[in-house]
Amino acid sequence: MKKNKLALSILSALTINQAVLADDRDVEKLDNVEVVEQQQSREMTVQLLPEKAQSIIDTPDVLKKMAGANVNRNGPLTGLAQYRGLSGARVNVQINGSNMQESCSNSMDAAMSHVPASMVDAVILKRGIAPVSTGIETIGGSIFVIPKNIKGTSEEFEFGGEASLGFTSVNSGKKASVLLSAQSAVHSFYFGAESENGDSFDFKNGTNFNTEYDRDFYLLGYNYVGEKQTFAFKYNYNDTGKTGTPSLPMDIVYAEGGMANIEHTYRFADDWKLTSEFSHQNTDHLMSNYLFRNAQGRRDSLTQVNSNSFAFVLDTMISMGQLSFGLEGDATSHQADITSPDNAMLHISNFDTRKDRNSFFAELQSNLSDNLNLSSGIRYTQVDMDAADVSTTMAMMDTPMGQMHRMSRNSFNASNRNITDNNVDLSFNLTQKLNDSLSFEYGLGYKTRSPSYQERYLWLPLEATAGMADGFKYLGNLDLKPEKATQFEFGMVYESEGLRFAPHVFYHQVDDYIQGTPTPNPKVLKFNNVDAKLYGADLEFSYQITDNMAINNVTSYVKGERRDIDDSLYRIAPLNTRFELTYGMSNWNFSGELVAYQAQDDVSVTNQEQATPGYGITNLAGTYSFNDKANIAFGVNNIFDKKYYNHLNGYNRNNLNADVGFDPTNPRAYRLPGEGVNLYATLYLHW
Ligand SMILES: [Cu+2]
Repeated sequence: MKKNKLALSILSALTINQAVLADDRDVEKLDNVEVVEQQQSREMTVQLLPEKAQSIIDTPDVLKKMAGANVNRNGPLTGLAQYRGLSGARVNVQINGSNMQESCSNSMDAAMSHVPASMVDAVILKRGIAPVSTGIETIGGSIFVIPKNIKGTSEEFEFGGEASLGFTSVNSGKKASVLLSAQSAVHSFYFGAESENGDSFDFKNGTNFNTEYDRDFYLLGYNYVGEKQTFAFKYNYNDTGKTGTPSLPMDIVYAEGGMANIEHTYRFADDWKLTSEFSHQNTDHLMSNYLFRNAQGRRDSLTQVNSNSFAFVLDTMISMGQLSFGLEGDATSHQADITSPDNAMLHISNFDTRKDRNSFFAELQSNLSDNLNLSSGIRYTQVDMDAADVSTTMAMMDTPMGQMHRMSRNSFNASNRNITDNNVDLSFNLTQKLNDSLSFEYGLGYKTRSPSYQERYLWLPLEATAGMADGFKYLGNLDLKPEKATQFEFGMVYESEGLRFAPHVFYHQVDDYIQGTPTPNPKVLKFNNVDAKLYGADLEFSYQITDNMAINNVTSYVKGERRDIDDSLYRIAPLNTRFELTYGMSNWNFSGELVAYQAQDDVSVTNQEQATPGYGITNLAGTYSFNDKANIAFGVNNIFDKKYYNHLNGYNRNNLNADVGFDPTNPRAYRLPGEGVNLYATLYLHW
């Protein structure tokens, strides 16, 4: 639904990004993506998978190729989207048009990691200020993951399919996927399955223990296209087995769950369309601190999420332009319980919470003149949250620890935990076309975000912080107010004779930014409202040098600062740039890529964040098409086996990770290294 509204201008983006095509497979792919009521949209950044990212296993890694975006990585299958310095719950990540909820209280089952890269058709990021129609809480932008989806075009039923088989050397990783379909212009059925596993990855002179992973993934769908209406059913299921998250205090024993969506559109007049959508998600997850580690005081944490969502969107054309109204919402409950295999008596109810969001928006796309296009939207959201009484068997102990548990429990259970926020969002995006090759974009937004259940209801000091991975225990805060951001954007696009240059600058002032602040216990931070700002610039550049050769560049810079004290914000991507030279001829396509990250010295003193040195790595990739039904993608990443530290990958918390280093007295002593030299190959077949 939202992806329709977002108007996937994939064709225009393709002409920009896919300067050199080894075959026309990328173009065929477009049939699978719904391009509905497409408006000309230069502001959209599009990446298609896996064609542009053959070596990617975990979908959020594609963000590194998108201007302003990056990924906070806590494990091989745990990547939290970051956009312009905001990450986690601040970024609206949608899969099949619905918010994916994380079951793990530390986001090990990160929303954007839910669908494996080989099962994704496209990842779409709205560059700049996300229109309010793109989601309920979009303070950090909107990212859309579009899983594979088949829609036929022929009168007769046809059978189709695709399969892939891949290998990566750095971790002996293997993956296999298959997608089978039967489709006509009216009815389409499809089924896909994917399986992947790998060992801990190597870096120069060492192994990053324990970054092994093991996952199976399934999807299933049906599309109906009638004269006036369409119907779609989509289901996906992720079965993640034992998988490491070395920057967190525990690892994944399993995470099993998925989402079912149904979507119906009805066009009851030429210019009136109603889209209705419902989704249900359920994910169970177990993590432990002894699966891959040597733990004193073994602990398990069992978590569960249940979420239901609905959306009704009415689109109509009026004289001023296209008007959309939406009524949408979701109801999500989270449970997390801590137990020990050594003590059957131990039981701590960590979370038992619910968060209900109900929201209404109106958005107008209007052509003010031939050269001016304005998108303006307003959204009202009511967020209602609550938490059940908590319990802890530790409270029975006659020790300082027991007393702390007793007091925290009693005070939490005696407090009022039913909290309602009333949030208003605004977005204005104005595009001004100066001439055939130059246009300006102006954006103004006011965006809100209610606190997460962890930020409000973490009643015991624990590292259950949605993947913060800063080594601190945190305390929740029932007095938190929603975050409010005022956002400014200015961008330009210059496009002429094979050259495209699109820089953007932005400034976000965030009031009541939620940040951990010091407590009397030096190991514990408490979530609090502070004031912050984020500003920076990002650019996309591409140039078609000859018919066969193109160069493109993406550069991103963001700075995050507190406004109430002199400090930087935590875990922000340093200045980084990526040059790619692509050369194509007949059945071959080659590319060379230079990636450079500056040192990150602007670190959060509050989070005791450690600085990271800069680095550069070189990647080579190629594709060979045997015919129009088979091709092989291959390459080598980090060709010089450079040892480097990605600032967003966190610190080693695994005490058996000897090659990286571990200090039991300091959780921030050793940063996790990036992957060493990696040879990979993936074979694709389609029929
Ligand atoms: Cu977990």
